[in-house]
Amino acid sequence: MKSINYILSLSIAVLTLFSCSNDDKNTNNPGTPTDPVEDNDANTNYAPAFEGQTRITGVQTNTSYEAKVITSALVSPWGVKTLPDGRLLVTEKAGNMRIVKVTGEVSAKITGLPTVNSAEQGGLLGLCLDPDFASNRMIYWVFSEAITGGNVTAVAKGKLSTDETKIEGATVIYRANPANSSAKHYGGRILFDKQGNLVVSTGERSVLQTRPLAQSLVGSLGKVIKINKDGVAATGNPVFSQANALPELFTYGHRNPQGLAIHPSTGEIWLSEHGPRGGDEINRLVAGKNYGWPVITYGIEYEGQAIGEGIQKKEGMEQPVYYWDPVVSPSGMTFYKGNRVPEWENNLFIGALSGQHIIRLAIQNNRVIGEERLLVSEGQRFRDITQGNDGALYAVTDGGRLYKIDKK
Ligand SMILES: [Ca+2]
Repeated sequence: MKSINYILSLSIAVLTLFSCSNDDKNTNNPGTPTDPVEDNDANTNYAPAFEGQTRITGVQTNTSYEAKVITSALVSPWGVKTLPDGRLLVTEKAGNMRIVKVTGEVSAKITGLPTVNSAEQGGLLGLCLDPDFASNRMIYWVFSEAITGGNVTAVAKGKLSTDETKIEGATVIYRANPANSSAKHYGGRILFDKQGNLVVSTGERSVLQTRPLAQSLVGSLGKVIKINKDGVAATGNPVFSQANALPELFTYGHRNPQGLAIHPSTGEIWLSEHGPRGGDEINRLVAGKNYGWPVITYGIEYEGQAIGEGIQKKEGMEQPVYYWDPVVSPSGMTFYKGNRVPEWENNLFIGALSGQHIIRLAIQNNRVIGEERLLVSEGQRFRDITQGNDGALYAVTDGGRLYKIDKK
C-alpha cells in the first residue's frame, strides 16, 4: 500500500511538473504590478468592449536589464532585422540599406535598390530576410514608389551580393493599388509566415478619398496581404463571398499598420496600427476578418469630430486585442523569445513614436495582462525593434540611434 501511494504521488508530481512547464510558456510572472502606465485623459468617453482592452494594470520588470546605444550614426532608420551572423540589416527612410555590426560599425550604403519616394511618411520601409537567406541571400522590402497616378506601397526583392555592397536583380513583385497623390499611411511591414509566404501591411493612404477603400475587397489599401516570393496571391488565402475580391487579401479594415510579428507559440500574426486621435490598436489577425476601419474606431478626427457614425463595435467586425487613447503611435514590433529576462518571455515589444518609449505588453490567452513603458528617459521615437541571435532586443529610432537592450 505504501509503495502504491508513493508511486501515485510520484506520478502526480511528474504530471504537475509537466503541466507547469507547459503553462509557463505564457504565465511567467510579468513583474511587479503598478498603476496603469497612462495617466492622461482619454479623448473620448467611449467604453472598451471588454475589461483590460485599454489601460491595463502596469507591470515593472524586476530582472535588471540595460540599454546601450550601439550607434547614433543612422539617418531615420525604419526597419531592422538580424543577419545569420548576428549583424543587423537596417533600412533608412531616404532609400538606403546598411549593415551594422553589434560593435557599432556602420557600412556604406548598399546600392542597387529601386528609387523610393521619401516625401512625408514615405521611403524605404520594412524588410525581411528569406528563410533560406544563408544559402540564397534574398532580401524582401517595402517602399513607397511614385508611379503614374500617384504613390503606392510597393514590395521588392533582391539578392545581397557576396561582397555586401549591392542588391542584385532588384525586382518589384507587388504594388498596392490604387495609387494616390497622398504621401502618408503606407503601412510598410513585411515578414514570412510559417508556410513561407510573405505577409505585408498596407495603409489606407490617409486622405478622405481613399480611407473607405480599407473596407473594399477590390483594392489593396488598408489591408494585410499574403503573397508568395513572386508576388502572386498565396495559396490558402481566405475566400470571400464577393466574387471579384482580390486573392492576395488576408485581412482588411486597417488604417496605417506599421507593425507585424508572429506569436512564438501560437504562430498567429499580430499587427499594430496607428489610429486617428485616440484608437491606436493591437490586433490578432484571423484570415478573412474585417478589423473595422473606418467604420468602427476608438479614436476621433484630429479636429475632434466623430469618425463616421462614431461607433466602436459592430457585428462582423473584429475588436482590437488592445487600444490606446491618447495615442502612442505604435510602429515595428516583435515577440520576445527565450527567457534571458524571464518576465519578458512571449511578451510583445513595440516601438512607440509619439509615445517615445518601448511598449512591453504581457499577454496571456490572447489578452493583454500588463503594460510597461521602457526607455522613457531616452526621449526617442522608436520605429522598429527585433530580437538578435544573441537574445538581446535591438531597436532603431527616428533620431538615428540603434539600441541594444538585454539582461544586465
Ligand atoms: Ca480596428
